[in-house]
Amino acid sequence: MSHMKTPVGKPFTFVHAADLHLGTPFKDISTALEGAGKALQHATLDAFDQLVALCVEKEAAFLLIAGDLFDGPNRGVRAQLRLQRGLERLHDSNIPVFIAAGNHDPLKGGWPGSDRWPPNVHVFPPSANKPFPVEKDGEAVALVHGVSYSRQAEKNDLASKLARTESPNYQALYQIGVVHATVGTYEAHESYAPTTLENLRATGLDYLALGHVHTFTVVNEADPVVAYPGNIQALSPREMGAKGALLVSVDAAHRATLEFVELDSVRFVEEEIDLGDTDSLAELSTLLQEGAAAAREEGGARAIVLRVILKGRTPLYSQLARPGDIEQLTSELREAEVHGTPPLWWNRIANATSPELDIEALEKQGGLESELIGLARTLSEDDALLSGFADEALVDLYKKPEVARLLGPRPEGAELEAELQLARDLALDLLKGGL
Ligand SMILES: [Mn+2]
Repeated sequence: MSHMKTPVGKPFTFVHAADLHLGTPFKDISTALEGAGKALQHATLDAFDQLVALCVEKEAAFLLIAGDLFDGPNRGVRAQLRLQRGLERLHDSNIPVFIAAGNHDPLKGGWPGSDRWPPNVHVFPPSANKPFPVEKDGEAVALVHGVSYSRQAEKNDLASKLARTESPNYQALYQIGVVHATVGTYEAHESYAPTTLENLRATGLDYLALGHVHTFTVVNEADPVVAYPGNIQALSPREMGAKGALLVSVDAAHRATLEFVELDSVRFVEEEIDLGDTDSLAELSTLLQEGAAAAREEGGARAIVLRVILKGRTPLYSQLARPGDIEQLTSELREAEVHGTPPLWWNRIANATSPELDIEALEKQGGLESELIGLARTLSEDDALLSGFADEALVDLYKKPEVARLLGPRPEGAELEAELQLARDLALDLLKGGL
């Protein structure tokens, strides 16, 4: 289906951001990383400064913030001051700001301090109210609708409250809806304000500026454009890669072009290193340094928090599995990197290597080894059997201190198949006296 579009308006640009979580504490960072802790304290605020700078530099017609401006009710003095300063800078540049509240910052009767914000800032009420027309250089270009959460666990389809204004003065404008909502299902996110693409289409709007999902995602490319910019700064090692906002250019025919602009000041990077052909610690050290260099490359001028996963079948397996060795390796690397620019912090090295084992030969040789290999095979061929076994055996196994020392905590969302192989190889290696 093709939509014939006729030129209707003046081209303009706006910025769509979401999930700023200003002043949030970071999770899952090793306490050994003091410097990182300090940088991370400022990271969401530094990213916000970058967001403001982007709006000013690109002469944005307006800025949209689609929920979770704050992380929680305790907003902190530093975050509030930086926010205030940024909003004033946008006011001085004649850039209106439209904010919808999300599940982390529901309105519940208003936000303390927001009465001091400059008059260019508009916070949407919990019911879809009168939309705001926006002018660029004296000419009306867009109409901005929006709706806020009044409570944290919003289960209503808020987006469906939005509807295009058809009155003659406004119907030809580019019309946008700002809402913190869930379209589809996302493993890492609660399904708050759930909606469907069908319902979003039914609003008749041109662009749905969503928030909630912390990963940049274009849900629908056009008619209407539906997008999540992701958060402007990652909040934990699980949020890997570049973070930022969307710079949206709307042409005279109301076609929108989305550009993802990186704004994060600290980046979480994960590198997988295969130790398949590696049999010496010196080689391992070189590979790790190369991993760090690659992470730096990926981060540009940003500070990096790095997690490395060691993989592959290697004679180094027994050594890496020895209690304390990975920790020593990690602190060695930390010391070597401490003066680097930009800073790079080794958050964790995970050992997912396996020993060099000749499974076929071991199975033929009989005894406990071949029984173990047979059991693992039976389990891997039957999903129900494997998940039952995992619930019973693996959960208890990881509770044992000697196992925890060897393997670390049970990885979140680990693949059972991979865990099974890890357990089999570890047992086989122990049997051959490799430890
Ligand atoms: Mn969020």
